[in-house]
Amino acid sequence: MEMEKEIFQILDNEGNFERRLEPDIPKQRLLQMYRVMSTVRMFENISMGLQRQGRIGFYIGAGGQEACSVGATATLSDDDWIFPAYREPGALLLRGETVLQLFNQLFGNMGDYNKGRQMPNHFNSRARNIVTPSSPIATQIPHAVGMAIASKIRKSGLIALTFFGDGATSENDFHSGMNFAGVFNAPVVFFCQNNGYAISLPTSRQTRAETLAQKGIAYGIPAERVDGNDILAVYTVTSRAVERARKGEGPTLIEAITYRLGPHSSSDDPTKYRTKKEVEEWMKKDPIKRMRGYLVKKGYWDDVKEKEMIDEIDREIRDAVRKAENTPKPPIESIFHDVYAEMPWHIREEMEDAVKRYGGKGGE
Ligand SMILES: Cc1ncc(C[n+]2csc(CCOP(=O)(O)OP(=O)(O)O)c2C)c(N)n1
Repeated sequence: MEMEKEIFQILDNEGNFERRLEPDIPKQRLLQMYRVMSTVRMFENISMGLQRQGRIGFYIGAGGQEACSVGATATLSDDDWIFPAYREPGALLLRGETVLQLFNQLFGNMGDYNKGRQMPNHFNSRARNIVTPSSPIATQIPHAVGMAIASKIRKSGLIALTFFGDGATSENDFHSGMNFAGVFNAPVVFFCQNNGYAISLPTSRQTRAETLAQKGIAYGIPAERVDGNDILAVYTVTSRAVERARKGEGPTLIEAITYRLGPHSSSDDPTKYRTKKEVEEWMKKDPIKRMRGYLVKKGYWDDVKEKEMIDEIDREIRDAVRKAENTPKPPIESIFHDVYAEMPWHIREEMEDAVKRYGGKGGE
């Protein structure tokens, strides 16, 4: 199997595009995608501030990588399964999840689908077939493969797509997932966001392979490289993979070349391992700026619409923060729930003791 090293691209840094490559995405859908990307960026700016003020415990950003989650999710049907990592709030928002729900998750309050039991940024939505991420890197990959095989057995017509980073490609779960998917011809899309680093470890120290896409060869899985900051290119390449899966032609590996503009998480200082110049170079390739350039050239967008949208999103975010912060935390006894159908006596005793010590029913 020959492996192209070329990186597929449609938009340049200013949003100019080659007409013959332009995917057919309706105007309203494009505007929705742009709004979600902008929301993710603004959500991040506010959330990092909340963490710095001690109002939430931790935050993991998606800034700079918005075109990957939004562009890839846009190619799926709303029922297809998504197995995300932690940089894909865009996938949830594109499927209609509210900003409030994302903040409920960050605050770990009673409105949170996870009942406050997950780390921040481990967003999920059962109703939207978006599965909660597990913190150990790459564990979502075999989960996605399993679901894809289940879909095939059930003939549901649904496929699975999983997001993960370059660091995840060194994990056993990546290799066993890829192998299994190949052998069982699973309808799954492996979407690797190669943002150049696994926390501080550069991709050059992650693997000796020239590209991550070529890891597909060993498993007999077709792979493509795409400019992950170019939403039209991400959409085009992922559409091809989705079509293959849907037609019964099996898995595809996508390596999207991208960059996180912020720190790995609120606990990271990226100045220790990358230069200001490098960040500035990537800011020129900002996926939101490129998409805005495209929309302006199409005659779909202008400064007035931009200002209106930014004001609306800003209000939505501030309102959601207020509500989420004022929603009580789950009561202490909730940590004892959802484990046993019938709680054993010794666990009940522990629960009663905890309630006595810390106060039950919505206590902090
Ligand atoms: C199995 C495992 N090892 C280590 C960690 C700690 N850790 C959390 S995120 C991360 C880096 C992951 O890098 P990558 O897969 O490239 O994703 P990115 O954060 O760049 O999106 C590491 C090492 C972990 N969560 N799980």
